[in-house]
Amino acid sequence: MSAREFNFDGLVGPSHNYAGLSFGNVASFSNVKSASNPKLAALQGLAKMRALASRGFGQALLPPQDRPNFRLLRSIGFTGTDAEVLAKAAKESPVILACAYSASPMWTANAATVSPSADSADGRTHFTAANLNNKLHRAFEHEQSARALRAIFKDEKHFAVHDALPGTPAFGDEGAANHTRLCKDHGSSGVEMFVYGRTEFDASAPAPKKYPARQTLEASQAVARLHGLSAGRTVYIQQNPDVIDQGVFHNDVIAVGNANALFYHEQAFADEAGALDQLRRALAGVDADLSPIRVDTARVPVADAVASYLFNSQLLSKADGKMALVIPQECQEVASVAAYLDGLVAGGSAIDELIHFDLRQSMRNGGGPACLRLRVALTDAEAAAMHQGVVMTEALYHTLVAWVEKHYRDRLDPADLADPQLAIEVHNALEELSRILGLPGLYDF
Ligand code: SUG
Repeated sequence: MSAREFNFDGLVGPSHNYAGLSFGNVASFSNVKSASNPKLAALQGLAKMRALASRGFGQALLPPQDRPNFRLLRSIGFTGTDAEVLAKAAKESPVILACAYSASPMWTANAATVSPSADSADGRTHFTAANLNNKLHRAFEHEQSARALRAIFKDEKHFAVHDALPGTPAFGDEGAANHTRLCKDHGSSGVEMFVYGRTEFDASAPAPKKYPARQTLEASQAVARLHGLSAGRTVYIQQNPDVIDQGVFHNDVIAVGNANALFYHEQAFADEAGALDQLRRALAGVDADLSPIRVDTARVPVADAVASYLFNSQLLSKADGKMALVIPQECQEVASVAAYLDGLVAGGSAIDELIHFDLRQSMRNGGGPACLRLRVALTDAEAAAMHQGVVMTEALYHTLVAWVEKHYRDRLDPADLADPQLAIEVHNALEELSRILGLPGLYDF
């Protein structure tokens, strides 16, 4: 069966801000409390979606989530009217108010793990919303992620959307940011590679010392079970704990795969040779040969990979059989990375084109092109069965640009989160968005 990959990009929400909430994510920590520009952030994201859609790549979006999260604020004792809740939270704990306001659902690679129908036992596309329980500001996203996915993929003949795993450290799950599917082509059975940072029930396994490992082996195994994946086509690989300690908080900051190609840094995995061996053996079972593209430390040090987000790129198959690498503009500003990329496209690898975007607003919170998208490979019948209102077209692009221009602020300072008017603006924007996307009831205001 043939299938096409759709990238579901997160539409940046109206309260995009820099609150330094993600310990272990260097960019988030470095830009804490600086002013953000939600309007520009949303327009940068929409420009990427439009450009890739116009090139013929499957492109859709996932909507922003309702903010602030009043349920969170009320559940921890802030009482009264909405305005009173905001005033009390701003006075007693501005950082928790920032958590309730975070627009982090824009990084939809963390919304869920997705297994296409060609891989699952029941022949349906499976989604498991990620619990993101390592960070307070992300730990409640899964409720709305599952709700949005169910609204878009509601035909149970084709799709199964699972609730998040139990929100406890043993099952720390960050979704597709630590999951890569390798295959001969998107429509045939593939190998699903889960990369984990630590093992809950094996104290002797190596683990990072400075920064948290957000994904556990136990969570990856649970997702594979829920999706009905076959053991022979599922591979678990430990991330190198040393790179987590250098700011590689998700595997998609150090590796990206597409079809049979794996573009990765030599230090990405705890046991590089073992990882490649497992992948080669599993891929042989689906009639595919692994095509590794290894980046050596001598060419690109880990610090440069983290600063440029070289690996947080999208690797997209083109009609001519070659691949394009979608990179953030920062890749051209880090000398080692720019030099490496020049050689890569000239060097006869599968990658023969670079497409770069200015995503600076998202990058300042540690979110590059790959963070901003959730990959879903769909057959024609499945693509027809999903909700069509989220598929990116020229018309939708223009409608959304006008909607952003109307509702979004172009500057948000940390203190602005206390402004009760901001909550009203976000609410009005999202109400209109649910009408634009044809998804009434998307928000449970
Ligand atoms: O979870 N940053 C996100 C970035 C997520 C990137 N996603 C992938 N690599 N797939 C995170 O660390 C920062 C929010 C703040 O500090 O305001 C934040 O949540």
